[in-house]
Amino acid sequence: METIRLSSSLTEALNQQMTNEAANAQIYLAYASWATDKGYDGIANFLFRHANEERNHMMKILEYILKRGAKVKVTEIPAPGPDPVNVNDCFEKIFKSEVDNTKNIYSIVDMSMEERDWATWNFMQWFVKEQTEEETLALDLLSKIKVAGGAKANDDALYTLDRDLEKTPDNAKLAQDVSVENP
Ligand code: OFO
Repeated sequence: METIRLSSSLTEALNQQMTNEAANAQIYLAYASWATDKGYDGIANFLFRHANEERNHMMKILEYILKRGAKVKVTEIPAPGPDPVNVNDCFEKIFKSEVDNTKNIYSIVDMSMEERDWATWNFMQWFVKEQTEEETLALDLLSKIKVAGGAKANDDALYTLDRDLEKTPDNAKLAQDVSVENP
């Protein structure tokens, strides 16, 4: 009796997505270590917390593949690439990696729709919302650094930004959560 409830193409795509999430965790870890080294402890704290989030995303997908009776394949993780050259560059790179990951998520949504695999489609909706949230958060970081002077931000502005980020919540408020009473 057939007990595998995932097609081989979706199994492959989801396994690849596990690696993508793990790669994003490595990016956050690398940048957090870079920030610590530069003395930006608030930024580092924020990035370390996000590295854990990405690992949790990987675990969610791993769990899903197993629960659908398919096979998990753990592979090597690509290196995170060069360190940022400054805080502005760090936040730009983070935004880019989140947008890239959103594209990966969307392509799995497309596949699940083509295959009429509604369980996977439904599972992926959590990730669609999460990516919207993470892009919003990354955009927020970019506007903060822009206000601080972008690539030319001075030490005072970076000091304040660093302190702010220590307390920044991990989740961004999305447009769909907003109401007239709670703008
Ligand atoms: Fe896994 O959420 Fe960002 O990439």
